Amino acid sequence: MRSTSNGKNLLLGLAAAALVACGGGGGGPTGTNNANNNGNTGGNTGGSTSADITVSGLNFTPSATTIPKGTAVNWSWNSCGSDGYGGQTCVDHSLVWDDGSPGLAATSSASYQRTFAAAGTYSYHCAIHGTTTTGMRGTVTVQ
Ligand SMILES: [Cu+2]
Repeated sequence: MRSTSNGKNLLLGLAAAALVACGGGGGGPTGTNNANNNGNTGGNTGGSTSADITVSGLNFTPSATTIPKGTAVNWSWNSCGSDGYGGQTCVDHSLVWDDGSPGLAATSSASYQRTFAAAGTYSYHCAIHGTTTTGMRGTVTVQ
């Protein structure tokens, strides 16, 4: 009776040791992968590096834009619409910087981009429908 009982205990001990060994081996690589995934997720969360403004109607939309330094701002002309008789009518707009920087001559279909490296407030207007203080105009605030 004693010898049989000792034999069972020995087998149970070996089986338990084998289970511990398998569990430890599987857990290592899984833990490493999770750490790498968490690092990638953190790296992708950054600020926007561009902003879009539509030139349509008699407005720059949005008329006021605030961006961090180094951001590229894109203006897209969308100033053609129905003339009410099945045709199309287009309105020309220009982009003139109040500080004299090069802008864009009057057109009804264009895109224009400017990247702002220095902080400040940059004002602009359409020379046809606005002035530096009235009408069709906008500002870009760079922080
Ligand atoms: Cu205009």
